[in-house]
Amino acid sequence: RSRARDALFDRAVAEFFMRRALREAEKGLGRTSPNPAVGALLVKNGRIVARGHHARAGGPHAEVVALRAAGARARGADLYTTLEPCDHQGKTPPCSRAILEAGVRRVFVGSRDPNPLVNGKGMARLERGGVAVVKDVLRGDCDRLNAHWFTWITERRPHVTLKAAVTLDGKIATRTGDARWVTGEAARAWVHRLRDRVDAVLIGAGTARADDPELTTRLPGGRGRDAIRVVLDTDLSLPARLKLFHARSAAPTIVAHASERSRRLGPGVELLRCRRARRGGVDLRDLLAKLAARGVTHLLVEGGACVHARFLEEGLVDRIAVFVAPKIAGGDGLSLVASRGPARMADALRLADVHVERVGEDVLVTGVPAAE
Ligand code: AOF
Ligand code: ZN
Repeated sequence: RSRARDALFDRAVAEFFMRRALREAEKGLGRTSPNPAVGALLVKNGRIVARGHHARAGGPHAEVVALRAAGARARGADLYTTLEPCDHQGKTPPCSRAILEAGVRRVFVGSRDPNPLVNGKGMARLERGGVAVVKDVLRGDCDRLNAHWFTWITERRPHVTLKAAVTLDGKIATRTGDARWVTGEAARAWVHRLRDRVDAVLIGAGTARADDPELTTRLPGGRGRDAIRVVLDTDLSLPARLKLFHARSAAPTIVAHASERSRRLGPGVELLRCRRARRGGVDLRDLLAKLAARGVTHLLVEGGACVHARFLEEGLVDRIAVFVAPKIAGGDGLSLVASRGPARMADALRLADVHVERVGEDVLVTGVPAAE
């Protein structure tokens, strides 16, 4: 065979195993914050001899989980890891050292680690120790898996996903405010799977009043993990009877406000005082910084129209996911974004990196709001 063909073959093999490592990493999504979700495999003679994933912050890193599972079989094996191995003494000893000690032959790396404690040092240490390092294997997929964590580690704010459901005519509710339900069951189940993977879910006071949602994660078999629930209530005026303040959950409910006053709500409800924005309301940047400091790496914004407008206007949305239901509400229902909007269609907010899929009877459109 030609050299070019060998190289193609090697790459296909590397990508095959990295895809399997990604599947390991996914198991940690929503459970490792403020750490990334990472997966690792040890491969010898074309066989997976061990796998590992990072299961929770403070626990062993994926590479170490796989090395421990492999024991002596790690010697001479290839290690696949979705994120560059660390090189620092943190809550656990550096993975780079464990990899060298185990006698691993080659290391295949997906994402690079922008954490200043790592940032290339892990790969450099391995190379100095005589281990061959193959970089950027399925880097795009690996980066996407931890997109939230990359935002958090580099910008010290949570990654924001805005999720909404609209009718064909762009309404999130009818003229009376009724919104149950815009989409079908499959789309609603998809939302619960998303909640299971994020650290916090946020809504505005209007939505809290109108819909009185629980915002918990309901998955078949009760496998779900509740995210922290955040409600914007600038002047602390929401009624205490709301389900948000009572629904039982291990995760707290945070009331983000900008009031001088304080008030007592049920157990598990915390008040978080933020700066007041110049245009009124809670200062969103201040709130995001405070959530990031608590380890929130991924925030899901779930309405309503005013909250959407504020996050979008301030350029704080990293990804938007809108379900479009094949129905027409007509009339004066609320639309997706409560803002006046530009005069010219040419100035409408555009999405980049657009992805479309069918979910049950609805269509899901996701994309990244393009910066002007
Ligand atoms: C993880 N899991 O599998 C890998 C990580 O706080 P520590 O000591 O656990 O270190 C966390 C950092 O280690 C994390 O921010 C990332 O840069 C690096 N790699 N972290 O939690 C893992 N491989
Ligand atoms: Zn590590």
